[in-house]
Amino acid sequence: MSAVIMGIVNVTPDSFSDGGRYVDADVAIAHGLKLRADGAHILDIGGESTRPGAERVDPRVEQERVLPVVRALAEAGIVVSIDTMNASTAVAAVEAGARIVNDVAGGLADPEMLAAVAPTRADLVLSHWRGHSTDMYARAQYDDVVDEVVTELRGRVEAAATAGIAPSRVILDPGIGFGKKGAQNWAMLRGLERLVRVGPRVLVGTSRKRFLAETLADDPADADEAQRDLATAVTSVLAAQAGVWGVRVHDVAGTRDALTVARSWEEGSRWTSSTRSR
Ligand code: PMM
Repeated sequence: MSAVIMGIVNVTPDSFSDGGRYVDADVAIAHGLKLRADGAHILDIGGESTRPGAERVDPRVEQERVLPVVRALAEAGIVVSIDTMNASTAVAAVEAGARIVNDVAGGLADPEMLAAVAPTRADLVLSHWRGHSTDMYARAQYDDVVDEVVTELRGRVEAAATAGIAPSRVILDPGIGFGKKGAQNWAMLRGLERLVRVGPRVLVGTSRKRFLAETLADDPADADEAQRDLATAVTSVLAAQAGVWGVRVHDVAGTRDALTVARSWEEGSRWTSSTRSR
């Protein structure tokens, strides 16, 4: 069992768990380098918060935030992903060295996204999405969340193929916390294997999300960052066991250790940092 670890670098003043910590480009770059040293295989740079109720950000402001960080980390030899719903930001970030475009809207927020990414060499994360975070919970209505997410993501794979993006360049993401409330997220995670069977690589992001806090404490505000990171490491291991390709996390070191321990269990042997395959 193994999974690619995507470390999160949010260059935003208002992301729900780390907003404001890395708004300064130099601080964000230093944080990215630390996450790489901790074991991240990919760094995901974002300049627009998607927390529930977040206001949209002008793409020019988004680009001012992310491009210096993308450029510096790509120049350091790191595989960089750009977390954006805007085609113009995606293209500018790829020009600055990003190799993956991570669109939490699955190409649905910006009608130009698929056509913009197609002629680049970038891979594309397509997440399950039903609308912007201002009203995404109103759309969290499912008869069978796994069935509907799988069907809707199959549709996005087809749309990408029509735009000229082969399934081998696509990474699917169930969009945990996006248009899904508490138990719907657990149902989706329980059914991950069905999404894995669709074909393209699958990425999962549970990191520090509210549904974890709701499970840990009567009042989610009482679940602190350490508790949320531990819960993230557990869900990331279980996702890897379900066959996902990658996990997107804030606490790279904790998830790295959890995956190493799980691999030792699976192999029935001792893994060390020198035998660990990165
Ligand atoms: N979650 C957030 C932002 N970007 N991208 C992908 N592919 N999957 C996710 O689950 C995801 C994402 C929200 O979390 P953050 O504000 O802590 O980055």
